[in-house]
Amino acid sequence: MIQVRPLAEKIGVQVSGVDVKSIGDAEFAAIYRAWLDHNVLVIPDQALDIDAYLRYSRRFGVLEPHPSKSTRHPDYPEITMLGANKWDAEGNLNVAIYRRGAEGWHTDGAYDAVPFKATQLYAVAIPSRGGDTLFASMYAAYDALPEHLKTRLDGRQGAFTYGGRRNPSLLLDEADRDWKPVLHPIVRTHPETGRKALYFDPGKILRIEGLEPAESDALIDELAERMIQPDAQYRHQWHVGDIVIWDNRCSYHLAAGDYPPEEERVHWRVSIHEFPTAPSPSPPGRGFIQG
Ligand SMILES: O=C(O)CCC(=O)C(=O)O
Ligand SMILES: [Fe+2]
Repeated sequence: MIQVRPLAEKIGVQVSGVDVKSIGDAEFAAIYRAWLDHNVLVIPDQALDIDAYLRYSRRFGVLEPHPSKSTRHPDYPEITMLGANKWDAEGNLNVAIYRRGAEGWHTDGAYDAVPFKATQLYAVAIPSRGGDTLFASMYAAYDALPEHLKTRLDGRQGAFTYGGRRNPSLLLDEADRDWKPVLHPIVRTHPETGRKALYFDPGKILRIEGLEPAESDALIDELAERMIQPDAQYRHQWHVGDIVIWDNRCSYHLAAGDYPPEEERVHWRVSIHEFPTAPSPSPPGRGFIQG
């Protein structure tokens, strides 16, 4: 019997009593709705091989290989092996792998013209202590902004890139590091829930368009202070077999990055895009418009 239990007041929900290998459409619709309503969905106790994990992940959207090629699974490019191969040949810890996602609160894929809809992790190996993942709601961040900031941000775009202002794009191959910035509205309306979110990532944003550099930097600092609302957070303590999916359109996350490095912490990670929408028919009499 499927059970749905909120994990915190404003973010996080757990669904238990299911085996994701065999859920029907009605059950999946309930799971998907719970995810949309709570931004982060936890499903514990799943026994999956890679094919079963990919099959389940594809119910949420289209899987896309992550731009960090060196951390992809050699046979399944859609799978990132989070935490794998963190020791080099000389026995040194690769900190970019060990602390991936721990540098600051962020949302995945803000460097892309169409950011990932969701990221999903399946826990394969979990350390004896530490290594949690923290989540926070972008809706709550927007709701808590003072009116003068909501007005100031209305219609403003941010320019985002891989590595942001500090540019530590160490997980990318050399040839992929010349990233072209993309623009996103800072106040973003979620395409499925219609709710407004503070779409912001201090590690990927370069500037807020239309402001002087000093003013843009000051506003970025102010948003960084306001993006996490203490009453809209959830901290996930992992167990092997957990699946956690978060909605990158309305949540921030952060890896605690604090587990004993000599222990294993490995997740299969997938990046998920929206399903393509059916192209609308061209208006009568206008022929094809190139663009
Ligand atoms: O390892 C984690 O806890 C999360 C890492 C992260 O930021 C990501 O996978 O996008
Ligand atoms: Fe991340």
